[in-house]
Amino acid sequence: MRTDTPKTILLKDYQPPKYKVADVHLDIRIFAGKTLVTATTRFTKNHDGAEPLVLNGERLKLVSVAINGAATTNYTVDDKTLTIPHPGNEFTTVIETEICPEENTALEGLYMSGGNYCTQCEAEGFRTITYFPDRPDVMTIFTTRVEGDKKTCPVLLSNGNLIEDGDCGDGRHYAIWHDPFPKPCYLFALVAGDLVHIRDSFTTMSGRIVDLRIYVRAGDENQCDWAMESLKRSMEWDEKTYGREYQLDRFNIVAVSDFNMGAMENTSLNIFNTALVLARPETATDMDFERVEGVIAHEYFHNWTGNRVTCRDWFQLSLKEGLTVFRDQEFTADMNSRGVKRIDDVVRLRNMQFPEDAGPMAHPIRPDNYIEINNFYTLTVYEKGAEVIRMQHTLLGDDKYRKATDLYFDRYDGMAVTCDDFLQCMQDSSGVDLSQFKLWYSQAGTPEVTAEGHYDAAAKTYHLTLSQTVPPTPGQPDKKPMHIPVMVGLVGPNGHDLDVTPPPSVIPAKAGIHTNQTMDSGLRRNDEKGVSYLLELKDSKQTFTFKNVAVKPVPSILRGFSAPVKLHTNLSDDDYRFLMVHDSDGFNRWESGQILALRMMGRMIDTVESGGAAVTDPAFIDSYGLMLDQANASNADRALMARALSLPDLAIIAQQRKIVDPDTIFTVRRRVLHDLAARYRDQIQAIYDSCNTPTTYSNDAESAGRRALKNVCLRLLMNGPNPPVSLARQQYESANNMTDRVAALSVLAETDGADRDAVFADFFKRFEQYPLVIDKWFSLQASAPIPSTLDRIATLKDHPAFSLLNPNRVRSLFAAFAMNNPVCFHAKDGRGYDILTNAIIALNTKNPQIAARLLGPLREWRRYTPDRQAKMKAALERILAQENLSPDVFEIVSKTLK
Ligand code: 0A1
Ligand code: ZN
Repeated sequence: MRTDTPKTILLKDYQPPKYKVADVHLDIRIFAGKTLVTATTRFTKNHDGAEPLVLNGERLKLVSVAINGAATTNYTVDDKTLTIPHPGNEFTTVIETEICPEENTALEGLYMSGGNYCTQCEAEGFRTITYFPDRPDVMTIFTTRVEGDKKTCPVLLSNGNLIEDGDCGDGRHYAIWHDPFPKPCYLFALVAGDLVHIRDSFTTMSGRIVDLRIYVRAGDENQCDWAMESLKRSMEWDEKTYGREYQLDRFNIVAVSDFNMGAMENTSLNIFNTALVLARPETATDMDFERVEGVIAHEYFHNWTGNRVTCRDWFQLSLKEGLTVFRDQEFTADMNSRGVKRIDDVVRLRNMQFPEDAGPMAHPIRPDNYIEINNFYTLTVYEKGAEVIRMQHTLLGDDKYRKATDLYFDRYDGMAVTCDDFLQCMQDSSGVDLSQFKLWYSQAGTPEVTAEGHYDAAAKTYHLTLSQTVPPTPGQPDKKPMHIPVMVGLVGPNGHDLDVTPPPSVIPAKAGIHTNQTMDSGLRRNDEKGVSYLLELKDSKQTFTFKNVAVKPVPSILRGFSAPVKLHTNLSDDDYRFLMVHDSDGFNRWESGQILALRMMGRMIDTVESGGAAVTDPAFIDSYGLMLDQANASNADRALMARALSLPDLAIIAQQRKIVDPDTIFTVRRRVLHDLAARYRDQIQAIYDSCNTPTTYSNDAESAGRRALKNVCLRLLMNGPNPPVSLARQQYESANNMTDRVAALSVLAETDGADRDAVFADFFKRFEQYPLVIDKWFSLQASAPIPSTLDRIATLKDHPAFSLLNPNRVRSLFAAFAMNNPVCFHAKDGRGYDILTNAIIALNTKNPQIAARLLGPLREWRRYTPDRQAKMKAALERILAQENLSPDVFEIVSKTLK
């Protein structure tokens, strides 16, 4: 058990830095087993008194300190800081340290991956490289000299432009990189190793030619084309959509196998998890392709939203992350299907962020306290943060939003700023009052909105009453009403949106204005017949009256998911069946089907829990048939239909329950799938066949949509009577792409038998040389909701291909198991909890960030059945009792148990 409590950092304690840095020269000499770092830093005083200079530094061996050219011992060091008593108003320090990247398993600071050296400095990794003011509001100009062995490190990279390189004469060489734009040290990066690269170029809107390179391990260079294309598309999109141009000579991407997160936006030297760079049809699924495209864009977009304009302190993380996620979501929407992208993003938000916002770790998108900042790279800061930007975009509209971002970049280029500063630009530029909207930054919890409509036939008016509550969250018992944009349409009996007189000051958003914007790209992709109204809910209860409503409408509420809230309505199942077919808003068409499924499964779970037998509602089966008809139409949007035909995930169903029994939820969902497959076997097979046209592989959206729909059909059939195992096997064998192969493998994973064993053995052999594919091999087995999975995990964790030191592998086994496989993870005997707990304890000292992330599945322990609750609590207590508990793990466990 930890005897000390790590310190909590508070937003309200923020103080500007006492010293600023004019520039820094780093000299980093890499030798096998030790790396020598000499930092020459010019400081200027930033306060009136005579405060000491306090530099951050951890796990460093201090060699020497000099001030203004003279060696000194007039300093104190502890395990976190180096303090020099008031060195003057302007002075230069030269600090020499020694580090050992070879022993760094935490993967922050300078570490090794696959024999190469690389860095990860966000959030506070730079302090493990040298002593420095490691805080984002100290921005400076970096010049970096990297020196290494010519044989083992032929490639030497850092941020900015290459200004010199040469031979040291003794089998060693060096490169000097200069980054002309001031940046905080969390954006510093260095790579040294034996890598190959592919190369291309991009001509910017003002005619600058940028040299683009992607560096990978030799042998992987034929998997980089998609990433390069994605990069060029991102650069073009940012110019067109936000007017942002790239202003350095080089843009380098390096892919490494060992990486705690997805990727990192270090200025002009992005470092990526290989999982988000490498993609070829034979080894990556359509989803992988889309993720690569999205993350390449995300990191590139950070160049302006994060790097040129950065965060004042880590509480402002959403300033860069929320905005950059919103930007990458819009990019992906423009490159692919806007409707499908919105559905996928909302599913992710609901699956993962809503539980976070309802649990013991709930925090606002701008948290006000933390123990370990690495624990706050959360779905709330990222995904809800993006929703908060999206709402500002909706409230301002395309043009005003663009003008406001122009102002933001003009005002703050080269500075470290706050979320308030961003919001102020939105207000100053547009004149829209966002004072109440600010609460989205400080209040945690998912607001609940209730909508009740009433039609007055005599007066031809429609009254829509919206009310809101924001649930209490840890430390925030009482909440104020929020400013919530609710996009609404009124659908007439003929299925067309009614064009009515909206309440005063509400502007109709015809044909996509205010909804589904693509900013200044000029494209309006909303259905032609759509008319929506943007209602601004600000009070706890408000009634909006529409006039000249000739017929009784069915309201379509929260179109495009215009706010990250939980919506309750008094609409009947019939209303939703109507919207499911007729709503002009694609998102709400999909949503209506999901609501019908959720309502029905909720009733079925109630029945089972009170001892009855669950029966699938025939009305639901009928409406599912309507969707199958749509999916079978020759002009169907197949990607969208694949989503429409999918039942809500187990996690979403669980959120509807007061007390969660994963077995019942799973059984009921299975029952529904079974009944649908039994009733519509032939139609499903027909859709499967029509999507399975044996053409040569193409990765265009239409072909990907076909594959998605086909594989939803395969899964349905496999859940029905007489599962067509041989069809799955055949699909596995004959697939010419990873999407189809893995889809077949994943349904076979849920069977027990010879076919299953054969395909898994084959898959391993076929792809042994591809670590990312072997990750899939682990994760499909861990995700299979069959009893043998628990035993299998015990074997898999001792498999020669498994390693606790590789985060992708850890995620592929333990995170896949605990997050995708609620039935096995929550096995009544507690074995699932033991598996996860042991992994967390083993990782706690090796890689605290990854250990802390694995705690997620235990977070909601209070919501499970009492027997499970007790076991999950015991698991958390066992972790808390460990000695040497990292601050990362300590923070989450202690807050979860509170
Ligand atoms: N800023 C990166 C993600 C990132 C964050 C933290 C890391 O280490 C703690 C690593 C990467 C992004 O948003 O892409
Ligand atoms: Zn980011």
